[in-house]
Amino acid sequence: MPRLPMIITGAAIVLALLHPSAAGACEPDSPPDATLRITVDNVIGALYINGTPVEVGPETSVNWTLTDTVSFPVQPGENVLAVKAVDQGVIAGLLAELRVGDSALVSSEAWRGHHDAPAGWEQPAFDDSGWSAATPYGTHPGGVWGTRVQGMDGSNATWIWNQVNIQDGEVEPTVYFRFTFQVKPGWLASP
Ligand SMILES: [Ca+2]
Ligand SMILES: [Ca+2]
Repeated sequence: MPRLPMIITGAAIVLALLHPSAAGACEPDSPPDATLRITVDNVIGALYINGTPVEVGPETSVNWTLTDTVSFPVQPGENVLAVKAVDQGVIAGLLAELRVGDSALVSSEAWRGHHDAPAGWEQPAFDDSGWSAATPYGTHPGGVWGTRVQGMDGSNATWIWNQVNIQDGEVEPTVYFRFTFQVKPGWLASP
């Protein structure tokens, strides 16, 4: 049978997309690899998908105007992206777009951040319920970064950081982000 396009959805969107007629449908095919475009003002300290490190850089990961584009396998159901983001200076942000097949999810308040890294923070099973929702700082190509980012053309991703990390007017330099997303068969593409 033809391979169905895969869609990815935030957890809150999944229920709305689960069409009743799709329930009990044939076993889903393996999803195509995900492609992530990401940059951090200033440095991607580490990147993990489902607990496995994903290599970035070297030049692109330490320059906020340059985007890292990486591909990696995802699994049907729940997946977790984890990013250690490090700021230098006074303006901090993370901008990302995750794509599987024809569907994309972008950095948003659905990402969760924390100022330190408890053991296992990058692992899918880690409980991030106590972490803060990310704070938005403008939608690309807006925000203070404007159009100076290369490699994010066409993306409407939101610059995010962690508001609770701003203390006494100083931005906490390191934020650990987690983003949990679902990979499902292309429900809306099904007849
Ligand atoms: Ca970069
Ligand atoms: Ca900065």
